[in-house]
Amino acid sequence: MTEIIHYQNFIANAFVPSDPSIEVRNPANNQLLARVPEASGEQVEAAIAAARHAQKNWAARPAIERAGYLRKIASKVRDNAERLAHLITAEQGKVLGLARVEVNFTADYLDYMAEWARRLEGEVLTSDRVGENIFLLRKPLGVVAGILPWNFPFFLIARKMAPALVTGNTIVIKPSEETPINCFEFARLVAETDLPPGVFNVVSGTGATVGQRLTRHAGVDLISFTGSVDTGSRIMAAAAPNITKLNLELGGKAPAIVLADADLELAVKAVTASRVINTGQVCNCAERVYVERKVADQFIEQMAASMAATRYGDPLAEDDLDMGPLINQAALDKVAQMVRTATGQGAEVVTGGAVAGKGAGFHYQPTVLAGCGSDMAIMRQEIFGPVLPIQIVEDLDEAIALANDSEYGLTSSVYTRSLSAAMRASNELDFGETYINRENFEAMQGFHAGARKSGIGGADGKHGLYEYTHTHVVYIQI
Ligand code: TXE
Repeated sequence: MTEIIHYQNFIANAFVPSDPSIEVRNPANNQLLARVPEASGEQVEAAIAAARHAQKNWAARPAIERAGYLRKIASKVRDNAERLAHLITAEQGKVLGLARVEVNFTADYLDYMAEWARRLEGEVLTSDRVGENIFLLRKPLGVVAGILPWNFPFFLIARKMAPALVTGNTIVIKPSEETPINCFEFARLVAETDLPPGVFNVVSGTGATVGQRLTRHAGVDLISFTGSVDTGSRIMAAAAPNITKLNLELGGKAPAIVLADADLELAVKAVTASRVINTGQVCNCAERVYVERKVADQFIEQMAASMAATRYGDPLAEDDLDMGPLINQAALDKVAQMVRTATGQGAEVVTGGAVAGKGAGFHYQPTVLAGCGSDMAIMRQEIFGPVLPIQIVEDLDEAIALANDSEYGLTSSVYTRSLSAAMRASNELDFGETYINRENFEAMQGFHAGARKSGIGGADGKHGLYEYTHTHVVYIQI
């Protein structure tokens, strides 16, 4: 029998005895993998206090020294890449190839953010007065609470802790209760370095308990959250009494516009990858297609063939899969219900359309729905599963209008060979990101941020880094 590991919260560089009451299961077969703690109120207090205690000295060190720790951790992540990838696949369900990409990208991201150490800059402003200098300094905010989702759980640790630490903040991370194992394993690697105690802490638990305690706490200076709109909204309410600064990435309903002059082979390949990667559980990936009527039949036929060819199952039991299970039963029920509702409203199942009978895991068939209309929930709400709804449009104008008519505004994509159509789309689409003739995947030096309910602020690159700072303007009159 496999040993069930009990993890412990990581506070001030020590794993503290905790009640391991949350079970973590493999979504591909529902097997128990580990037990993790529901942190007590005292432990959340202790983690925030440790982060607060460490912060001033941490910020006083030269940035290049802080960056050195990020590089050390990156190197440890690389040394443990294969083991970490297997753990991520086991608890989250993504295929091993993608888990390996996630681990290596995480290490690269830590190194990338470390490179900012010598590039953090303030400004010198021109004064209206004689003999006066005005300096705009960039300073750390203090203590960051990082609340993580489960879809790219390992990468999200780095996406929040790396910019936080290099700019002189300290952090308390709460992993998702669905995928905490990789975060504790990350903490083990941190513990092997000489990172000062309190700079990086992990408390695990549910959103309703530990999440709420962190977000209501007056000792937290920035809440950096990635997750659902509903939870983002609850976090805003929890942060309101303390006016705590927020950085929220709340998902998307990314439109893909396929015009009649598109390279259809490329569009089919990219949109398939977009729905299959991580079983469709990615915030930036195509969630709805608007295809021009002239090529609609051809596109739908090719999409159906491409999605139907997807190999899926239990990623640790079968080789060469494209896709694993959904994260849990609730996600499977939600996807199945959305498809049922859409077909009840007249959408046509071209391929898939059902829960896949594959043992105890949460598998859903790769699905293409044609005949969708803009009033259907499947065209408006985040599916977060391997389902692609398609709507036919007459031209680019209609496609842009429908794409913009959404509560979400994270990413969008356009397939066309016309430069002027591509330019018009980039000018008129109201989204944080637009991909032209390319797969949906953001760069670490970009800025991942959404319009409307997709969030507040953003991550990555220079602009993401500065989210973890505040400005301090100093006037010196001589
Ligand atoms: O997310 P939640 P869930 C979307 C996607 C998915 C849906 C639900 O559509 O189907 O959200 O997923 C913590 N105070 N995305 O339920 O609830 C929770 O413990 C503080 C899009 O998993 O948002 C976890 O750590 N924290 C997304 C984290 O919030 C709270 C990625 C995310 O959980 C809390 C994931 C509270 N009151 C889901 N309640 C993306 N943007 O990519 C929960 N949490």
